[in-house]
Amino acid sequence: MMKLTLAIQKSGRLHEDSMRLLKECGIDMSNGVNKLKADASNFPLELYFLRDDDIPQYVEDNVADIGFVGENVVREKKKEVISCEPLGFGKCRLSIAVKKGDAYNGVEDLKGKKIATSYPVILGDFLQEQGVQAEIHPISGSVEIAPGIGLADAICDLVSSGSTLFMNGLREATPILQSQAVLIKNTQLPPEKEAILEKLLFRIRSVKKARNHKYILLNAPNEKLSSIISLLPGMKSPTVLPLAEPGWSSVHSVLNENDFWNIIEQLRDAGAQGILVVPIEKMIL
Ligand code: PRT
Ligand code: ZN
Repeated sequence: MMKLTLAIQKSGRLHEDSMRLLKECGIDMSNGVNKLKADASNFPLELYFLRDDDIPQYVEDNVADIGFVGENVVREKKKEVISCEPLGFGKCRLSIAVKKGDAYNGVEDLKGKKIATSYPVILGDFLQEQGVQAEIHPISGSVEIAPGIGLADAICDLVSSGSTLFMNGLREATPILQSQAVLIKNTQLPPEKEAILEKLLFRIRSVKKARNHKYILLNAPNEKLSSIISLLPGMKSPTVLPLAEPGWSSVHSVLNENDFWNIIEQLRDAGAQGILVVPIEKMIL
């Protein structure tokens, strides 16, 4: 039977989240895991474990059909691959940072400066777009120490919490790319593999949706039901069940994480009691 081959990071920041996503998609990878490859026992999928930098190339060359990799790497490598789906993990931004004490009023202040980075392509495109001429100094690691040792005036590197910049006496000046892990695919997958990918994408989207939503249960006096129900978006309309105590009902619905706290407060003000919020495992729409 035909299998889809998926390249994921062998070790590093994206490895665990990539494995977890597959697991939440109900794909069991415990079959024959070795250092290079693993086989799913219950889905037509084979995993390759690679360095993240190599994944776009392998997908372009059809060594792997699809890959999970940071958008930052996809943009830097400029390989011919198709980005199909953001995966919701590995979130960070690529930013220009300067020394804490240096004045910085905007990108034009970088004119004639030396910028150390592991992302010369993305930075080069950005500076060109902005019409700023600066010297790009490509280095492969420990970019954040470059200004401190006099190797560069500024850096362009990935930031998530900002603590690496802070500890090295730098401050974030201009973010140039928001990034997260994405699913990329080869541009010429045969229809049989496209069909397997569709199944995988359907599962990934259900998992992502569920992560963003919560199931909510609450009790309400019947005379306040209509105002409480009007606060709940829900997938269809909420479920309303009578409680054993006369005059009271139980209301069940689904809430989006984004407006969650807002709605909870409004529900309490409207007379809801005994509010329970539970995670949703999968959400099929
Ligand atoms: O061995 P391999 O080549 O596969 O791994 P790698 O060392 O090149 O990559 P790895 O594991 O460090 O990162 C893999 C991917 O994770 C990146 O390509 C990004 O898409 C994503 N990601 C998310 C990050 C970060 N957040 C991140 N914070 N990658 C790196 N960092 C580094 C950053 O370079 C800096 O050194 O963390 C530091 C900053 O973090 P804060 O929290 O101090 O701001
Ligand atoms: Zn890497």
